[in-house]
Amino acid sequence: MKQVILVTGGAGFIGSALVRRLIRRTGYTVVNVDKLTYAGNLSTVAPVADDPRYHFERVDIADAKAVARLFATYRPCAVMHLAAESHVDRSIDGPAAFIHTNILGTYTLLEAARHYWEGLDAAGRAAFRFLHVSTDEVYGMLGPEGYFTEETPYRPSSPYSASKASSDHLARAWHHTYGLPVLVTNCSNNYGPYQYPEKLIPVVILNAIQRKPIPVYGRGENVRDWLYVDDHVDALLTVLEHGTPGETYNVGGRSERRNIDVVRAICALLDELAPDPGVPRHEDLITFVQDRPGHDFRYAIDPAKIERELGWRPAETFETGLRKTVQWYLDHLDWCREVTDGKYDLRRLGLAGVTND
Ligand code: TDX
Repeated sequence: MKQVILVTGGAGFIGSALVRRLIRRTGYTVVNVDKLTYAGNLSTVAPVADDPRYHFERVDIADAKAVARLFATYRPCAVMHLAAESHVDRSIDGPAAFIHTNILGTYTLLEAARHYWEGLDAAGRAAFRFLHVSTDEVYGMLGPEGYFTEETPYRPSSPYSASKASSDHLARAWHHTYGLPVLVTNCSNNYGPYQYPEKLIPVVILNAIQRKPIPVYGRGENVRDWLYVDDHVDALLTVLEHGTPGETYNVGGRSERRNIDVVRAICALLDELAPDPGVPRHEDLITFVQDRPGHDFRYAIDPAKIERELGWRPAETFETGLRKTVQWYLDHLDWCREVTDGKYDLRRLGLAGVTND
């Protein structure tokens, strides 16, 4: 039987990496369900869009009727749910879209999946999976010591992370209450090709090559734990195929870095890969700006469970992944222009209306 996976958010950064992998390296048929917001662009899946196993549906996951139609039409064996509003700074300026997509959208998708799943035969019900993809930000922030494990209590601090935390609770409740075979993953900061140029790494690259100030929030001492997007995709497929329903798996690359060290590493790579006689040291463009309101100090994932139970390991180190990523952006400046044109101009977001930095 043809195995169909519904991927929500498949035109976004992580979702599109998953769609490209599913088409190129597996036999699954893929239905890419995406609303095509500012951050969703079909150019991210253009390399596989002509494949007969690829389908696209422009649907808002909070539209119950449209979502029910997808289940009835495609009869999937799994849902991989990546559709989300994901940018913390935007959630500070406008939380409504985060509540709509991340909470209401996840609820709508879970209900549609449940009704469909309840109508399957016993074998279909046993084989079905709903993989809910989430973030380490639901755990709140760490001080200088310690790691997030699957047992860490939830303590989200931004409108974004609170909305993702809500969606995680809903997903687990649908398992606990209805028996829907739900799996949850919580990952650390992703980076790599096709990331929308609003997140730290592409923002640094694009400002630096235009000789613009590189905005570092606060003193750049905040710590993030970096995961190359293709390693994350590997983890998602591993959890889908080998994870135990009802379980949560933390996914992280054991690559903690202070923001300032990330920014300096990118600048050093640009000095080498895109030398600019006008800016011999891209590092000189670093500018410390007003901090993000409520800025979480440190995130760090303990990935021991997925390593031990499912044998997953990242293939990239931060150094190899970052080099690939910087080179990819240098080779795809036209893509950056195309996806930001008329939508986003690298302007500072997330000061909650305060703009005097
Ligand atoms: O211009 C910037 N300057 C800066 O110093 C930007 C955009 C960010 N920062 C800082 C803030 C963070 O400490 O860099 C760090 C990374 O920022 P983001 O790229 O905005 O990511 P973050 O806020 O850590 O959240 C990300 O990781 C967890 C994703 O956006 C989330 O979707 C994911 O859940």
